[in-house]
Amino acid sequence: MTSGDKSNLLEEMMKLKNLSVAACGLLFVGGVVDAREIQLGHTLSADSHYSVGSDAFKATLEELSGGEFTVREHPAGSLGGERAMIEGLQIGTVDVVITSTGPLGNFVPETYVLDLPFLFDDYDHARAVLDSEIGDDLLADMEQHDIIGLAWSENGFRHMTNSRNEVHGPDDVAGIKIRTMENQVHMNAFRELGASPTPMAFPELFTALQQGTVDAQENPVTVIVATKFWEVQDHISLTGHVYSPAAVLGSGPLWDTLSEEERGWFNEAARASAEATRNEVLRLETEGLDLLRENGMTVIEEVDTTPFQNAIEPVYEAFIERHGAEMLERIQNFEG
Ligand code: EAX
Repeated sequence: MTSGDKSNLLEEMMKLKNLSVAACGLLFVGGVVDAREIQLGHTLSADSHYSVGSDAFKATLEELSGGEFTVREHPAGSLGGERAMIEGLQIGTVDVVITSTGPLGNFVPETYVLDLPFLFDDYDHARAVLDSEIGDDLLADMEQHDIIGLAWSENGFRHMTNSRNEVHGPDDVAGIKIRTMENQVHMNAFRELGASPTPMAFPELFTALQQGTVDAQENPVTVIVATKFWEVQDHISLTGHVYSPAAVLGSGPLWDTLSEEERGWFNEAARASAEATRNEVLRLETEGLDLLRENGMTVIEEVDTTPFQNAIEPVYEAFIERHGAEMLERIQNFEG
């Protein structure tokens, strides 16, 4: 092939590429505009509370933008675990992620405060704090790390499940091999309880429980239902040991390409997503327990959390030593 042939070939290829880009364009009155497809990832199944949030994000963004943006959902960890997807946001290979705070503190240390056990009393308390200036400040802290904090959504209060024995108090978790999120605060807490924490990305968890690599895991009812953990776990204790927020996050590199108006659409879509997800969490919090029982799990509803709270006290001290007390005190002094 001569160099002339090569440049002709290149030209032909460019034409083809332009054609296919144009073919993706949407026809509007007044001209042709390329619709931009937003790639949205999360780790849970396509019928989970995160999917409900994804649907609301998609509907809102597509409507507000008049079709300028479309949204494609990638559920069930098909783009990787939460840590990998957050990295994707930073380099622009993923546009929007709905994630727990599990690995987030590794990128934005300010958010570790939210992972402290027994910090929030109930759903109303957690939501009020996250919807206040405190939550806004934490979202704003993310931008310097190329992550855009769009809204605080929800995963739910986390409970322990296992296949070894019923858990009523800290003694029952002594020596148990429990999968934790990739999060130093969570790992410390389970160490203080005498368990043996193994950090792991969520997409690996089901198989790890199935194969007995770990005996236990902890997640909200929402996640346990969405993942059918009853297939690999016998007991659940409603320890509610930590509130697990979810965050709707955008990509820094994507943000740089958006106008103020477009950014507003993303913010509104994320808020709609959070609201839809929070409603679904509350629904599943009660209905989900019946589903767990129907599928053979023992549900230990009455758990005295005081011994757990006493045992994890040093986690707060370690946190303050490492991250300071300012944000923690703001949350503890919050009056909604
Ligand atoms: O965000 O990793 C976890 O246990 C999370 O709760 C799950 O991925 C949903």
